[in-house]
Amino acid sequence: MHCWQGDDVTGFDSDTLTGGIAATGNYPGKATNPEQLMNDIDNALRLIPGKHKINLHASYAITKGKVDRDKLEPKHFQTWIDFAKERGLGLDFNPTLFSHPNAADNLTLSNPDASIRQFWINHCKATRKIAAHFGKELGCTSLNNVWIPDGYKDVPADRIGPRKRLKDALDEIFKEKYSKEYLADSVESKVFGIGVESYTVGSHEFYMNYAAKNNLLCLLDTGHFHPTEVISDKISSMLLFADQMALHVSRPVRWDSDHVILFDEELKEIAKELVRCDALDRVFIGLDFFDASINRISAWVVGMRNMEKALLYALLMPHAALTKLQDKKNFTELMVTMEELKTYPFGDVWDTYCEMQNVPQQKDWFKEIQQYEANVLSKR
Ligand code: RNT
Ligand code: ZN
Repeated sequence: MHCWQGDDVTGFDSDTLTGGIAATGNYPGKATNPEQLMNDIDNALRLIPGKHKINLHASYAITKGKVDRDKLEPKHFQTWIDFAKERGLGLDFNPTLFSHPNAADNLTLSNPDASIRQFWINHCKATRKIAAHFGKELGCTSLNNVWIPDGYKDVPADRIGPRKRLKDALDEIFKEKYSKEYLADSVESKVFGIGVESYTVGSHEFYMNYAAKNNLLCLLDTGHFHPTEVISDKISSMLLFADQMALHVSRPVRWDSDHVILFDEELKEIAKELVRCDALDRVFIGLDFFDASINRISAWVVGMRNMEKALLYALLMPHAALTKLQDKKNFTELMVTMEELKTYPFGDVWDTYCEMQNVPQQKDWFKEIQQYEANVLSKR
């Protein structure tokens, strides 16, 4: 569960969102402080079955007075650790290389200015230390994911220079080794961002190679590829060459718009791949959407329940039988069976699971959100 759906990716150390990403809409009730955000997370979690981790960004540090991002320490996340411990949650983490004066021109780890590069290197090192601390404290491996906004609006004169600087910066960031039990490191690529349309330093080729060579996890965000490209088709290839990988499940609509994930074909296909590849314990599944045009808690609940629905749906498919039909080149029966399976009574299984997990069934959960909106959100 990504904390940033609750406050439109604002965080607690700035009030603007930069980095070529945007949360659009002005639905009332946004969380503006740690207490509100934690309350909202609690209210969402009551309506979502299963066990969870909360995914934090460094910009959600809870500090007394200003602490710049290169100076962050585990103690600045103690409130979150306590929050997670009390609820049996894990924590994942992300350095925040946007919404900061040193990232104003969308150049961070690839910045030609060595002192700005160093600031961000120090920040990323600090977040690895914090994430490893989460892993140790909570007894649950923490994923620290590096995403940077770096790129250029227009045709660059030099493509390899910024990538070389990024490569060197990452080498420095990942020099220190932590126990795999506590920390997993991933890198997230992107094809373009707003204002960074012509060239992205951290492209997919860059990070896929960097991750493979340095034994890191490659993170695929569903919205970070060309519009007709899907990540469901990439998972099997990645898993043949790496033990683990990570996902940001999102929904691009014409561009990397970070819409709430729906129970749609691509989500089901992603989940089917994770199950078919027997990879449920090798893939970190993170969600990454931020819709400010609807009730934010509802956005979390819809998206998270949909990811779980997709996993359950995939677990119910007769994969071995379908594979046999494919291998026997019986494509007629394969199509017939796949199409019939689509209308099997999946909803009954999902409802039973919700009942077993003590969370509301079907649309019943929405009443609770409406009440919370009337009693709490509308008064903010
Ligand atoms: C941006 C990336 C990145 C962010 C979050 C807030 O395009 O997807 O993962 O959305 O870290
Ligand atoms: Zn992402």
